[in-house]
Amino acid sequence: MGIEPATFTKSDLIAAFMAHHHVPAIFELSGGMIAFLTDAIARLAKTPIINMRHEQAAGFAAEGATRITGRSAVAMGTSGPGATNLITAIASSYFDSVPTIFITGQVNQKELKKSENQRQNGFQELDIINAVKEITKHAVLFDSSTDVFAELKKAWSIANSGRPGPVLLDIPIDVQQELVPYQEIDTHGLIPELSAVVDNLSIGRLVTLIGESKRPIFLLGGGVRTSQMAELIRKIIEKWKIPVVYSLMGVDAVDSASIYRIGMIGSYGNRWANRTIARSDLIIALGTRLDIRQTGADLSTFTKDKKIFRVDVDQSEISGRLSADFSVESSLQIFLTEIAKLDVTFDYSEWLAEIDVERANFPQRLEQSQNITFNPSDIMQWISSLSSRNRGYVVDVGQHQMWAAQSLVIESGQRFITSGGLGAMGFALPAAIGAAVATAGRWIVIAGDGCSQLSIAEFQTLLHYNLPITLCIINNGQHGMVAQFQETNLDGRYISTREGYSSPDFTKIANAFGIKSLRFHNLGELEKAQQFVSAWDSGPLVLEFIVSPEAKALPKMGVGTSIQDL
Ligand SMILES: Cc1ncc(C[n+]2csc(CCOP(=O)(O)OP(=O)(O)O)c2C)c(N)n1
Ligand SMILES: [Mg+2]
Repeated sequence: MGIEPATFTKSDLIAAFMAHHHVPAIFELSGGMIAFLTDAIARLAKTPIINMRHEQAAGFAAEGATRITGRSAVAMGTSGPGATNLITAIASSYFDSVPTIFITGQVNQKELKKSENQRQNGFQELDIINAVKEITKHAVLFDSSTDVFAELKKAWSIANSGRPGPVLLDIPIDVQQELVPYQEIDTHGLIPELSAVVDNLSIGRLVTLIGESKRPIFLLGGGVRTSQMAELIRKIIEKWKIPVVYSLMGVDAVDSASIYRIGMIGSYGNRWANRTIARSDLIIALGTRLDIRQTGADLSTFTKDKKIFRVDVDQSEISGRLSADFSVESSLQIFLTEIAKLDVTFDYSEWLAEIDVERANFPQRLEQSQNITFNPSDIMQWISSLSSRNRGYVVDVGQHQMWAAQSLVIESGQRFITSGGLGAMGFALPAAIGAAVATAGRWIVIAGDGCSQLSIAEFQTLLHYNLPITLCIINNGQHGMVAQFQETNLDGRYISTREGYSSPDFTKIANAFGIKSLRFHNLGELEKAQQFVSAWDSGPLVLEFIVSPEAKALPKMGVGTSIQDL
C-alpha cells in the first residue's frame, strides 16, 4: 500500500478499509481532531475527499452519495462543533433509512470527562455518542483496545442490514495515531446474506386478495429504492397490470413512462391519485410507512371499504399506527423476488379506464388559480424537458418540493431525492453535490428561495469541483409553505415568512461566486432559453424562476381530514 509498516497507524487502517469497500467519497470540513484521518485517506489516494463549507452539508452530501450508489459514503467532522453540525444530517439518514457512515474526531482519551456530571474536560470535547443515540442504528467510541477492522466491519454491516440507517464512529485523536501491525482486510460476511424466505401463506394470501379485488392498487414508498428493487417492481407491475400510487419517498420507484404509474398520494398528492386510492378496494403497500401525511389523521376513513396488504422490513412500522389486514415482515428484495416468479395474469382494464377519467378531470396545473401565469407545474414540466441525460432531481423542502413531486416527469433510471422524514431545509444542494461526486452526469436541484439561503455557502464547493449541477431556485419571495399555513390558520399574519424575510439577488450571488446564472419571469423566457440550458455542459448553472407568492401547494388535505375528502 505504499506505506512503511513502521508508520502504519489506525488511521491508515481506516483509510484502507474504506478504499477496500469502495466508499464513493468522504465529505468533511477540516479540523485538528480529524486531520490524521484525512491525511491517511489522502496519502492512500483511493477515496476522494470532498471538502464542504459546513459539516451539515457534508452529512447531506454523504447521504446523497449513499442513496444514489447504494454504497455507504462517509461524512466526517471534528470534535465538538464539527460533530454537532453533523446531527441534522444524521437524523435525515436515520428517518429516510440511509446507511451513511459518520465519523467524528474526539479529544485525546486522557482529556475525556472524568465523570458524567463534569460538563467538559478537553477543549471541544463533546459526548456525541450519547447525543445521537436516538438517531443512529449504532454509535461507538473507539479506544486503544478497539479492534479497528472488527469495529468497522460491524459498523458497515449494521448500517446496511435490515432497515438501513446511519452509524457513528467517534475516534479519539490518540487512537488515530496508534501504530498497528498490518492486517489483512477480512470482508467475509460484511453485509449479511439475505437468508429469510417468505412463507407461501403470505404469497397465497396476496394472490387471493388480488383475485377478490375489483380495484387493487400498489402503494410504493422509499423502501423500493432503499432495497434497490425499482427494476423488479417495474416488471411485476407491467406483468400484473395493476396501477401504482406512491408516497413522496416513492416518486422515483416507477418512471413516468409506465401507464400504470398514477401519481403521488398524501397531504399534497395529485388529486386524481388521492381519489384513486380512496376508491381502491385493496392496497398493496410496499416499503412505506403509511404516515399521517399519506393517510390523513382519520385512519378509519383511509381504510374504509378496503383491505390492506403490507410488506415492510421493519416490524415496528408494521405494528405502528395502521394495522393492515395482512402484513409480511420481509425485505422487499426477498418478497418481490418470490412474487415475480408467480405465473398469474389479471385484467383490471375497467379500473384503469376509470382512473384515466379521474386523471383527465383534474390536471395538476389547474389546481392553481388561473391568475398565476407562471404556473409552477409548467415550470416543472419545462425542467423535466431539459435533457433525458439528466441523472435526476434533488429537491428541497417547501411548496417547490410539492410542485416538483406532483409534476416532474421521471424518465427511466432518473432519481428523485428529497428529505422525507426529517424534511430538512437546505438538504438539496449538498445532497446533489454528493450525488454528482459519486456518479457521472448532470443533477438538477430544485430549491426554494428560503432553502437556498441555508446552503448558499456550498456555491463555492460547486465551483471548486466544477460540478455538473443545475440549481433551479423557485423564488416566490417568501417561506411559502409556512406562509400558506399562516394564511389558513393564523388569519394571514405572515410572521417571519414574509414580514422580516427577504432574500438576496441569487443571480448576482451566483455570478459573484463565478457561476453562470439566468433569471426567468414567464414561459416565453423559458422557451427562448431551452436550447442554451439543455446544452449547458460545463459545470454548475444557476436558474432562478420568479413565481407569484400567491401560488399554492395544492391540493392540500386539511388538518384532521382524509384523502376521501378531496
Ligand atoms: C431546517 C428547517 N427549518 C424550518 C423548516 C420549516 N419550513 C418548512 S418549509 C419552509 C419554507 C421554505 O421556504 P422556501 O425554500 O422559500 O420554499 P417555498 O415553500 O417558498 O417553496 C420552512 C421554513 C424546515 N422544514 N426545516
Ligand atoms: Mg420560497
